[in-house]
Formats: sequence, C-alpha cells, structure tokens
Amino acid sequence: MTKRRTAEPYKIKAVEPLNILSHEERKQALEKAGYNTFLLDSQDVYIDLLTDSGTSAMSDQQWGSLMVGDEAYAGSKSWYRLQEAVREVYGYKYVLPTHQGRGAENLLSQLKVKDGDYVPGNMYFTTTRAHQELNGGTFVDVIIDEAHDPNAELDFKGNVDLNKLQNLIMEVGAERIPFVCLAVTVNMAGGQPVSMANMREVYELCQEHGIDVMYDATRCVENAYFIKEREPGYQNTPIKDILKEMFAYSDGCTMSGKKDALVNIGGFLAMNDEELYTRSRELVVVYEGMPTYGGMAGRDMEAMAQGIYESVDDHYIEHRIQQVRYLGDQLIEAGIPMVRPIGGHAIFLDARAFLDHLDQDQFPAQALAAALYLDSGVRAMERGIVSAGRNKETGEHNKPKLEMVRLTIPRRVYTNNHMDVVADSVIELYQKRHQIKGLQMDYEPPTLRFFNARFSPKEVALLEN
Ligand code: PLI
Repeated sequence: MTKRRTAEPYKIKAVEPLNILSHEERKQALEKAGYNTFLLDSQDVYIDLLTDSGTSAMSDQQWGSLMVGDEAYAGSKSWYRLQEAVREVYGYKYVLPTHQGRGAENLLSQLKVKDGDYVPGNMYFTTTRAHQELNGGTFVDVIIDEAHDPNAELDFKGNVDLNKLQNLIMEVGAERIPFVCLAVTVNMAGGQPVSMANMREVYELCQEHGIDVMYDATRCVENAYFIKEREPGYQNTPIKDILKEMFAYSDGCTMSGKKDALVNIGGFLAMNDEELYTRSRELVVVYEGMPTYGGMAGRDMEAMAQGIYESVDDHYIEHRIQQVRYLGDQLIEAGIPMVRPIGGHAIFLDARAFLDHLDQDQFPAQALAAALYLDSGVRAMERGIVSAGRNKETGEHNKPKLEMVRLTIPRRVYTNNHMDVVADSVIELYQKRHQIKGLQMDYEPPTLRFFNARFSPKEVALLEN
C-alpha cells in the first residue's frame, strides 16, 4: 500500500483574507520597494515567506490566554506560568524574560564576553554575533565544513567539528572562551540540525576545560524532531523527552519565543548557574524591565507559556517539518538547486546555481527574490552578498559561498495548497531563468544594508516576457 497521507493537525477558526494583486500592480509595488522584498508592504504580498519569526498563528487556547494575562508591574501570575513552562519543558533552573531573542543575547554577552574573548559557534547568526562583537569578542565558526556546501547531504549538517573546537581551545586557551554558542537548529546553514551525540560530545569537551555551553534554542523543537527521525535510539521517544535530554548537555540558553514557542513576540534567557542568574537579574532591569516581565506584557507571557506546551506536541512538530519538506520535495523533483537536505524552517534556494548567468555582484539572490514576487506575489528573503555587507578593511563586498533565497515557512499559517502555489512559481521561474536580469544597487545604507538597500534592474526589465 502507498504511504497514507496526513493533514494539518488543526482546523481553521478565524481567517485572514489575502490580497492578490495583478502582475502590473506587483510590478509597481516592486519598483516602489526598490526591488527589495524587505521594503514591500505586507498588503501587497500574497504568500509571505519572509521569515518564520513572530509570524506564527496562535491557537484558540493562546488567544484565550491573552484575556487572563496579569498585567501587574511586579510579580505577575503570568510570569510564574511562563517560568513554570520553561522549567518543565526546557529543564533549566533559572529563567529571565526578555522582549525577544536578541534581548537575551544582549544580557548574556554583556555578562560573559570581555575584550579579546573568542566565542565559538556552529555558524553565525546576525544578532547573536553582533552582541558578542559589541562586547569585544570575536566569533569563531566551528561548524563542520559540509555545512557551507549546499549539496552535501548529511543528517546532521549543523554539527560542531570537535577538532576545530579543540584546536581553538588549545590556541587561545579556555580562559579566553566565555562560552560556546550552540544553535539548534542552524538558521544560516539552512535550518540544519545538531545530533544528540554531537551535543553530548561538545558538552563533555567543554566540561573538561571549564567552558559553558549556551544554546541558541530558537528552533530547538525542530532540532528535536530531526533527532527523533534520524538518530538511532530515538524513534519512539516523545519530543518532550528528547528536548529534555538536549538541554541536559548545556548550561543555559537564549531563546527567541517568536519561532518555536509559537508567539508573535517574546524571549528568555535561562541557565542553571545561580551566580549568572543573580547578575542577569541585576542587568535585566536596565535593558528589559523587572525580572517578572522583562519587556513583555503579561498577556504575551501567558501566550508564550501556552505556546511552549503546544510546541512539543508530537503531531504538531511532525506536520511542521513535513510541510517544509512538502514544498522542498516538489522543488527537488523539478531539479531546482537548493540547500540539501531540507531543513526545519525554510527552503534555501541556491541563487548562484539558479541564475548561473549572473555574477555575484549582480546580486543573484536579490534578483531571484524580486522575480519571485513579481511572478506570484510570494515574498522571500535574500541571504547572500547583500546580507553579507562589505569588508571593513578593503571596502569590497563580502562574497559569501552561500548565495541564497530563503523561503521561510511560518508555523500553522499556510496550507499545503499555498505551498503548491509557491512551488509552481519557483519551478516556472527556473524554466525561464535566463530571462531574469541582474540588479544594481542604487542606495546602500552603511549598516545592515539588506534591510533598506534599493536596487534597479541592470537592463530594461527584471524579467523579460
Ligand atoms: O528576532 P529575535 O531577536 O527574537 O531573535 C534573534 C535570533 C536569534 N537566533 C536565531 C537563530 C534567529 O534566527 C534569530 C532571529 N531570526 C530571524 C528574525 C529570522 O528571520 O530568521
């Protein structure tokens, strides 16, 4: 018998109508946005795959929990519910709420990173690295080499290369390494997971040297699913138990609740060390708020507590990963170049291979994201030469190996029919890829240029008809 199909493990109670613009209207919207999808108005977008951050659909239970949010300035009941949820699901002793993930990163880096320190991690993330650098640290990439190769098919492409980590410890000394930052899963590598064995080994190595391991737990539930699916011995283990074991190999974490915790805003910093907790409590009041709200409204804390419990439902997470794969498999079938294997939260199109007639300084990923919008109203994100910025010394563009367009799937928002629309558009664009022209940058902001940069086609039109 063929494999039985499954469907979304939820039904739809409220709908948000979508605007579908004509080709001509999209052309005008794209020109107005300077060919930068970050600058498009959401009302001009049909299917929004810009990010999975803060874009989840909340459940009826979460919407209900907004009403019981306790908005007390201090000692809110909602805070205690959130603290309980984090302790129960993540297993850490101490928790501090923050307005989102980067709030937690700021506290952690301020407390632990000093001038001249090195912070090893399995590939960088923009905000995480920025906070480490702002405090005088240097990020060192210790991910396995294959993570930088879109075609390397590995079950756990987010793993740390233990030799790289060991060598760094030997080179600079453990005292210059305040912590290892381990992302589960790895966003910039394509949502690739870390194996339980690798987490254990990293933790053991760090313990030998007295170095803390702090997770970036942003997409930890997705990581747990890949362990269940791929790592021997976990096939019958509930996601909740896999998560618990994952966190046992760490000393704390930063968390953006906007992804796996299924809320639109919120985050936290968690740890087991009492002294770090005490210092974090002292600092959180400067940047976020009282340790019992940390930049969140009581109702947001309620919703996040509920979201944390919902996120570890085995049916939910299975569907989540399968939906991303549902889209990815159609693209692979059609021969579309993309990062493989398919990761947890997004499809990363390999724009260099897709538009191999364009040089990297014609911004292929930017052009492809713009062409996708023009073709179907689907909004994606450039993750390539524009995002990578310029070299501070030479002023030249940084030219990253991975030149990608990220199609990021929000959680519980779209159906597989929407995924079909996206697949059709990408496949058709691939068939007429040689008609897609390069872009030139007309306005370049000095920092984080990808957000506000403006472009125009190098030739008359972006996409010839
Ligand atoms: O957006 P925040 O401040 O809640 O979280 C920052 C953050 C930290 N780590 C990782 C791995 C992220 O992906 C992340 C935010 N990511 C965004 C906004 C994204 O679009 O991927």
